[in-house]
Amino acid sequence: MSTELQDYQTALVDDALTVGALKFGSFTLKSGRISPYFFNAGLISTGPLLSSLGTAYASTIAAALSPAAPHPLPAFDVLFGPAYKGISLAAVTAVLLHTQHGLPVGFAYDRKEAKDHGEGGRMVGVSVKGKRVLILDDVMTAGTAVRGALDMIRSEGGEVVGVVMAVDREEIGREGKSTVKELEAELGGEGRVLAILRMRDLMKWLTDKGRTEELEAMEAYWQEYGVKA
Ligand code: OMP
Repeated sequence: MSTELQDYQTALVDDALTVGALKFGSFTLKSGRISPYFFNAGLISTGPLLSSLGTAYASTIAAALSPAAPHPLPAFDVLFGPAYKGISLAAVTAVLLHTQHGLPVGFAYDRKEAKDHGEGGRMVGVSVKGKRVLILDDVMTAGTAVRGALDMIRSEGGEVVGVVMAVDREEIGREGKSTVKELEAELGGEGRVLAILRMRDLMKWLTDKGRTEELEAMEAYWQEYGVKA
């Protein structure tokens, strides 16, 4: 179902399991669906873990920017991390894109509450006006959180050229279509939606480890809610 996992992908699964950020079991999602796994990026919260997750985001982005990629990610100027969880993840990744890949990108994030004094406004960091922006966030299910960030950047005059997630759950949305395909259509043109790990990668990891019971639960969930094409 999925090709061989990259080292940064297995490193993320191993790290996340160690601290309980990735769990297999039974979990009720925001959508009300009962899922056999859950990813909680908030538990990736030590220097070494953030360094490892940031390395995985930076590797995913750098590989997608390569002209040799099947559908290359367009060049971008600003990495945007939506409040709250996206903020630290985007900051760490901006540093690692610089130190590991020689890519000097700007960094910005939003406030949940608009500020009416001092510098004011909802955005912090470099201005996104007239810039090409890549949104970076933790988990995507129906794309609600990502769409909120997209609207905000557009209202500030930025152009969103892509989205990169830690985990893309590869679920169908309310209209029965793939969230990734819907979002790529919304981005238009060359826009790309990327992820370090997709649900199929987690299933490949379970297959490689011989964790049959968990794999069966994942397959049943995929049959019901996974993308079909
Ligand atoms: P969407 O906004 O529908 O894409 O759902 C993404 C959000 O769901 C995340 O920002 C989390 O609040 C939550 N979530 C997780 O964090 N991890 C999961 O494995 C699943 C969910 C979820 O509830 O779907």
